[in-house]
Amino acid sequence: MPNTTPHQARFTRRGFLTTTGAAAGAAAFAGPLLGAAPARAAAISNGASVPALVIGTGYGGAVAALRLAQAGVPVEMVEMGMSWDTPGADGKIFPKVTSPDQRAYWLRTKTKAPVSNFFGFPIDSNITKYTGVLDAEEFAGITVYQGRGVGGGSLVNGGMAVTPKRERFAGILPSVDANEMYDVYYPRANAGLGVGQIDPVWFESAACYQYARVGRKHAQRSGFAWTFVPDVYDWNYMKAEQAGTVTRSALDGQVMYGNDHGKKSLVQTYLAQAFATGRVNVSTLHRVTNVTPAAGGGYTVAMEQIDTSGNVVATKTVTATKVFFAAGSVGTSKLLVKMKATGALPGLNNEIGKGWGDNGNVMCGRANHMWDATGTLQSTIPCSGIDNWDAGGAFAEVAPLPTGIETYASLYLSITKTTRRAEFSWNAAANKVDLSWQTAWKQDSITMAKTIFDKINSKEGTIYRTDLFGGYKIWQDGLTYHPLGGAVLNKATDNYGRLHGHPGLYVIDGALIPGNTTVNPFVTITALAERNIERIVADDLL
Ligand code: FAE
Repeated sequence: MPNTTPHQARFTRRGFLTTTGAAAGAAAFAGPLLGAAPARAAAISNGASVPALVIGTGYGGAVAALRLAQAGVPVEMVEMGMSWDTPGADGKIFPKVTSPDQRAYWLRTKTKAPVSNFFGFPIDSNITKYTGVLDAEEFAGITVYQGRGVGGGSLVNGGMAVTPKRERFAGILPSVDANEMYDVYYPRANAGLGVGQIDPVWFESAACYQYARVGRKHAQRSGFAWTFVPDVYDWNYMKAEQAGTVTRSALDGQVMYGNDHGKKSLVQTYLAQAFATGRVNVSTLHRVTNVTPAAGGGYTVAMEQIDTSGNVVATKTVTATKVFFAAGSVGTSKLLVKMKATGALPGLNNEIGKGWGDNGNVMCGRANHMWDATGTLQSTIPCSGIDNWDAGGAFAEVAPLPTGIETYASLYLSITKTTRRAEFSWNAAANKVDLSWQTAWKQDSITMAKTIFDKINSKEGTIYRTDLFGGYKIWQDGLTYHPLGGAVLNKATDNYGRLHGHPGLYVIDGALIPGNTTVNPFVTITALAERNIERIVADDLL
C-alpha cells in the first residue's frame, strides 16, 4: 500500500454515498462486538507517494480512514504510538490502575497518576521509559492526558459516550447545523462507536456500582438531576465480569492504562471496519514532524520512526495528495503552530493555535460517613453523572476509586462551563510549542463544581477529601483529560475542516472544537468528523 499513486484516489461519488448513508452506516456496526481486525501494518517506505495520509489513529483519524477507504481511496495512517495487541510477560496487554508499569506511560521514568496521593502519601512510582499508552504531557499551567497507540484516546478513556443536549449544541459548534447533527451524524457516530447503556435493573444490585448508587443517593437528596451515562463498554461483558464467568477487566482495575477486555475501543469498531476494507495501512511508532507543499503538488510529510525507548531510528519523507490532521487537539495544534511559525505552511491563518480549552475538567473527592461505604469492588467504567449545567455550569461524572479496599470516598470528575481559552505558540529558542493556560483559571471550574458538592456536603454533613491530590489539597486543578481546540472549525478552517491557505490539508479531530462540549467529548468529535468527511469526499476527492 505505501507506494500507491495519487490517481488511485479517483472514485465515484455514487460509490461513496451508497456505502456511507445513515442506514448503511448503522447496519455495518449493528450486531455483536466485532473482533479486532489486524491492521495492515507495514511501515511506510521512505519516498512513498500516497493519495491520503492521516496523522493519528484516534476518533477523527479512524472516521476519516474508514470513510475514505469505503470510497475507494487507499489510506496511510501514521501513528506515533504502538499497536496494543500483544500481551506482556504477565499475560496482560495493559496494567491495572493500581500497578502501573512501563506500559502505562508515554516515555516517562515516573508515573504521574491523576489521583496522586492516598491518605496524603504520594503513590507515583519509578518505571522504565517506554512508549506506553498514556501520555501525561506537561505544559506550564496544565498536564494534558492523552492516549498513545493505534486507537488514540479510545485506548485509555472511560468510554463515556455522551451526546450533548440539543439545546446546548449552538454553544458548542455555532456554525454547524444542529438538525443535521442530531438527525444524521450523532446517530451515525453512536452506531459506529457501539454506544450502549447500563441495564438499569442490574445496576440496582451490582456490587461493582455501589459507589454510583451512593453517588445517586447523595445527588438526589440535594435535589440534583442524576442521570445514567451511555458508554462503549460491552455491558453484557460487564455483567459476566460481575458474575465471575469471564476474565475481568473493568472489575479488575483496568481503564486509564487500557482495557484487555470489554471496552469497544476504536480498534474493535471504526478501525476494524477500516482495516477490513483492505485499503488502510498503519505505520506505528512513526511521528509526523513536518508538512510542507511539495514541488509537484500535494504535500511532503516528514516523519521520524522511533523505537520503544523513544529513540529516533529512521527519518522518512512521503508525498501525499491530501493530509488529514488527526493527531488530537494538542498534537494537531502543535504541528500547525510550528509549521506556520517556521514557514513550512505559510498560508495558514492567524487562528491557528487559538481557542484551546480543557472542557472545564476538575476533580474532587468527598469523604462519606461509615454507613455510606462505596464498595471494595468498583467498576472502572463510570455509568452516571450529576447534571447541574443550567443552574451551576457543571456536569459531574460519578467516578470510581478502584483501590480494592473500602475508602468511603466518592470521587467526581466535573466538566464545567469555563470560558477560559488558551493559545499555543511557537517557542523558537526552546524549539517547542508552549500553551498559555494558567492553573489559576481552574478557579472558575472549581466555583462551578462547588455548586454541586458544597450543597451535597452540607446536606450530608460530609467534607471534601484532602488527601487525594497532594497534602491538604481538595481540588485536582492541574490536568485535563479533554483537550479541545487549537484549530477551530470555521476559523482556522472552513466550516468542514479544510485548512485555510493550503488546499488538500484538513483538520478532523478535537482541535476543531472550541474548548468545551458540555459533556465528555468523543461522541461529538466522532459525529463532527462523520459530517466533515462526508462533505470532503463528495466535494474534494472526485
Ligand atoms: P486522539 O484520540 O487523542 O488521537 C490522536 C492520535 O494521534 C493519538 O493516537 C496520538 O498518539 C497520535 N499522534 C499525535 N501526534 C502525532 C504525530 N505527530 N504523529 C503521529 N501520530 C500522532 O484525538 N472522552 C469521552 O468522551 N469519554 C470518556 O469517558 C473519556 N475519558 C477519558 C479518560 C482519559 C484518561 C483520557 C486521557 C481521555 C478521556 N476522554 C474521554 C477524552 C477522549 O479520549 C478524547 O477527547 C479523544 O480521544 C480525542 O480524539 P481525537 O481524535 O481528537
